Amino acid sequence: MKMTIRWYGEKDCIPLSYIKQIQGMSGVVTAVYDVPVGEVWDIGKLLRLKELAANAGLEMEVIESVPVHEDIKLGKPARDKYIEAYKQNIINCGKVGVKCICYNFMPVFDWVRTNLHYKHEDGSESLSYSNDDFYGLDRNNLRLPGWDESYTPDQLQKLLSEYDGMTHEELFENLVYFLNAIMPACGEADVNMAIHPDDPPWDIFGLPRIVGREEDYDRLFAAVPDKHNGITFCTGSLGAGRFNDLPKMAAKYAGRIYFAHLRQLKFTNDTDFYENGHQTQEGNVDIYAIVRALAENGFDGYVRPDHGRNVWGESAKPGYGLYDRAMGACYLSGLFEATEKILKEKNK
Ligand code: DNO
Repeated sequence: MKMTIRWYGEKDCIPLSYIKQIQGMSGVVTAVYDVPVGEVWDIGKLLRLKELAANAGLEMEVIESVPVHEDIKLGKPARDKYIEAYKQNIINCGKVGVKCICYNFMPVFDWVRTNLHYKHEDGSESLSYSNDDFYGLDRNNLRLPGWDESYTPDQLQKLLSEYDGMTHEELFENLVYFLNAIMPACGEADVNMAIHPDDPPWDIFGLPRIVGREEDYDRLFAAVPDKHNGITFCTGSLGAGRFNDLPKMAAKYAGRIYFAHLRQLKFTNDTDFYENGHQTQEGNVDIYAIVRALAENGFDGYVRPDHGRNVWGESAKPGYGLYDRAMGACYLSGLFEATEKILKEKNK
C-alpha cells in the first residue's frame, strides 16, 4: 500500500512542503489541468509536476484524471482521434514514472453533491447530497455546486440531447471499445487504468451510468480481462448506493483495485447523506472492514484519503482541505499497519 494525497498542481493553496509533513505520505495524485479534454498533454508539463513533487520529497505515480472525451463515451466517429490522443497520454505518463491513471466514464457530469457547505454541529463543514434538492433542479438551466462550468447552457443542452435514448448497453460497449483500444498502450507503458465509479452510483437526468454495482465490475472484467484494466475503489461513491456491500466488493476485487479512495458518509434518510471524517464510527461506511478486506486479499495499490471536512477554520476547496485529509491519512495508515502486521503474525 502506498499512501498518497490529491494535489491540484501549482494552483493548489496547499504547499507540497505541508503535504510532506504528513507522516507516511509517499506521493501526490495530480493532473495537467490546463489542456482541453481530448488533447495530448505536453510531456514537459508532466515533468514539471513530477519535479515539483520530487523537490518536496514526494512521488508522482498516480494521475487523476486523464478525462475521457464525450465523443468516446458517445461512440461518435471522432472517437478514434481522441483515443489516439489518450494513448499518447498514457505513453507520456509511463515515461515520467506514472503507474496508475484514474478516469471515469460518466456521461457529461462527474460527481454530484447538492451542498458544498453542509454544517456540522461541531462547526466543521462537508459536502452533502439531498435527493429533493437534486430533483428540484431545472433541467433546462442546470447549475450545481462544483460542476464543470466550462459548458455554456446551450452547449450543455446540446450535449445532453446527444445522449437521448442511449442505453446502458450502448454506453458499456463504448467503454469496452475504448479499453480494448488503449490496453496495448497500457502494456507498453506499464500503466494501470483505474476506472472511478459513478458518483452517486445511479442514473441522473436520464443519462445512463454503468459503473456502480458489483455486477458492473463482473461484466467489465469479463469483457476486458487484461490486467491493466482495473478500478478505483471509491467508498464514498459506491457507499452512496445502499445496495453495495463494500467489504465484500473490496475482498472480491482486491487484485484489480489499483487505487482506493477512502471516504466516509452518513445517511440522513434512504437516499440523503453528508460526508464526514474518515473514522468508521463517524458514518455508514465501515472503513475498518474495507481496509481489512483489502489487506487480507493482497491489495497492493495506492490509497488516498478522499473528501474530508473543512475543520479548524480552514477555508479550502470543499472536500480537499489539508487538515481533515491529513487526519484521515494518519487514521488509514494506522489501520493498514495494524491489519497488515496482524496478518503477518498469523501467517508465520
Ligand atoms: C471527486 C473525485 C472525482 C474523480 C473523477 C475521476 O472528488 O473523486 O472527481 O476525480 O471522477 O475521474
